[in-house]
Amino acid sequence: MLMSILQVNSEDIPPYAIVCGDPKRAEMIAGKLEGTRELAFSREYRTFTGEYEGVKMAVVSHGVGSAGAAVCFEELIRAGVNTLIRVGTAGSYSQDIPAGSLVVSIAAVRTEGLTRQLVPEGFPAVGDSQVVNALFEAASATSGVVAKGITVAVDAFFNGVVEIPHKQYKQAGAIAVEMEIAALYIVSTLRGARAGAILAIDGFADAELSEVYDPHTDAVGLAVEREIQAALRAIVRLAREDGQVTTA
Ligand code: R1X
Repeated sequence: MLMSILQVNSEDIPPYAIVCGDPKRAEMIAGKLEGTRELAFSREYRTFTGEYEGVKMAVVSHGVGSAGAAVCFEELIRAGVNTLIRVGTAGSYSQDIPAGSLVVSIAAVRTEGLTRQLVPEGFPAVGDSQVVNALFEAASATSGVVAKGITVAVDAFFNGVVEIPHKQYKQAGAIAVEMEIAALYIVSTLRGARAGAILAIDGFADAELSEVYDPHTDAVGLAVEREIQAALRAIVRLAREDGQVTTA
């Protein structure tokens, strides 16, 4: 069946998917697979398939923001994906988790608008524990800071006149801020898929974005490489646990 927005056929989509915001990053991740095929590049959604250590997977870009990303997650799950890992970037709340660190999100605070149209207030956006643990263990095997905790999902990338209560989220224990994990976790829960997310920290969330935000430093680039390795390793581990890979 043709997915109308991603423009891919369900027959071509394997059960495991890595999703990321940037179509260029999708190409970079797909470059690490064997037998890579680009299936479609429709709007911001660029879809590749390939194989890593015997596991077939899709790599798909979902763009910036929860509403557009949810379209990608919905269509992937309709096409047969049952395991989704978001590989993204985020701002940190803590000096202990500086740019270049990795964060694995166990759950997301739903401050964005999309999930309010899908589930009632108070319904939690939670990652799948098996996926989250596989990601955390794979990330911990790379060199550098790795943290695991609650992340905040916002819609507004640039500040308006309404204050987002970052101080309170931080005091309550959240560790990083990004834009798409609430959508990923709610859509996955609703549709019976499992999901996890790993983030490369590219700055501090409560600083003035225009002065300090630079996601193109070497430190962030290295963290992106580490999170991609962790996501690939986590998928191989999950596929083995699922009995989808017979080789050691
Ligand atoms: O999730 C956020 C968004 O997709 C983090 O970075 C992007 C904006 O640059």
